[in-house]
Amino acid sequence: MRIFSLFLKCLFAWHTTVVYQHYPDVSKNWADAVKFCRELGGGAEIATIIDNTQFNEFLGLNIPRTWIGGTDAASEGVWVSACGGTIIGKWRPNQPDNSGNEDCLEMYYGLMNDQKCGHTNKVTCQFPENNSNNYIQVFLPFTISGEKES
Ligand SMILES: [Ca+2]
Ligand SMILES: [Ca+2]
Repeated sequence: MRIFSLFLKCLFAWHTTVVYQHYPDVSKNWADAVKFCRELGGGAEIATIIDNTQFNEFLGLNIPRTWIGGTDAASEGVWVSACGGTIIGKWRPNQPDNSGNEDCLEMYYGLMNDQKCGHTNKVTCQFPENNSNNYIQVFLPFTISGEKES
């Protein structure tokens, strides 16, 4: 339940456009990866993929293996992004298999796999794009609002 409480504390604003940054020299379990990105500041969070544009941009990074922000720790088989949005992406064949209780999401050459949350992995974070047209949405289970970033 440790990961679920982390999920509940995830109160940051979603940005419709983000810039991904991969950290190939970082090796962390999933919860620490979430923390690592947040501690970078500037609105950084672990990379999430909530639409096809983001998915395509992510593939452009050509990363072999990395944590991204998704988990089914709260409800087995129900995958949510780190802050509650729907996960958009393609699973590897025969995944997710929850083999040995895998509740955290990794990208493996552009396809998703459920992985044990304690496994150490490289990390990819996302930063809000510095763009005056950047709208902010806050997803359920928190309040829904839209405002223009100044
Ligand atoms: Ca699972
Ligand atoms: Ca798996």
